[in-house]
Amino acid sequence: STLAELDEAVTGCRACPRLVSWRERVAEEKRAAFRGQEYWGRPVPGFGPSDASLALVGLAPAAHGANRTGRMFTGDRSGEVLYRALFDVGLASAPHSESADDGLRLYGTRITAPVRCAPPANKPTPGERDTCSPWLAREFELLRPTLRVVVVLGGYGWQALLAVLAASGWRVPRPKPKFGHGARATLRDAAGGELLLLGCYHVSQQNTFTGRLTPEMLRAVLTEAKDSAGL
Ligand code: DU
Ligand code: SF4
Repeated sequence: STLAELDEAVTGCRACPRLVSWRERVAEEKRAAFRGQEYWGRPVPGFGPSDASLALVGLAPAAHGANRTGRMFTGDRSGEVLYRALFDVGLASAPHSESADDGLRLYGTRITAPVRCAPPANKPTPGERDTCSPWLAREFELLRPTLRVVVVLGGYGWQALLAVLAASGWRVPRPKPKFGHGARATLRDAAGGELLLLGCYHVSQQNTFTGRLTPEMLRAVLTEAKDSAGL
């Protein structure tokens, strides 16, 4: 299958009962509150071209962000910070991601997450993470011919991605690389392929409001990733 087919398929997934009812309840309540407004309320596919050499991996859709708009990091404060930085370093065609049909383009970059449905309190259960992991694994397999660098936003994505990549035949260094802002790990496969992982604090308001992650820090990681990916 193609990445476009995978993106289409994931939007129909109902494998996690708790997340299905949560994402739909949030959507119902909001639809009632804002009559007429479209509300996605389904799993969110990755966003960006199928020949990306750089991937960004977050955690999961936000209840009123990607769960509302259907595009990763779109419609919430985290996304404002992220897309602004992507535009500033030349990886996005516009500084704001408004909606899934606003025409924004990413250049050589794919944004995705280990969990595709908005979880209550931004906390998927370990079971939900494991149930969702085949979607990320398949996405990375399809990107494998071009993918060179991954920016991982936060420790949750770091752990989840390392598990998925290890199960897909990537050799993870021992001891297992620890997440941190500025963390880096190079994974290799049997065919001599290399994948560079760069850790970056998550763009959550908790980090950006407190200055733990500044726009400068984010731009620096994205610039390094862009250069390393040959973009
Ligand atoms: O065929 P194309 O217009 O170059 O787009 C390929 C594929 O990637 C299509 O599904 C649009 C999508 N894409 C993208 O190229 N850049 C983005 O920022 C978002 C989606
Ligand atoms: Fe399906 Fe993933 Fe959503 Fe669970 S979190 S219902 S596996 S898309």
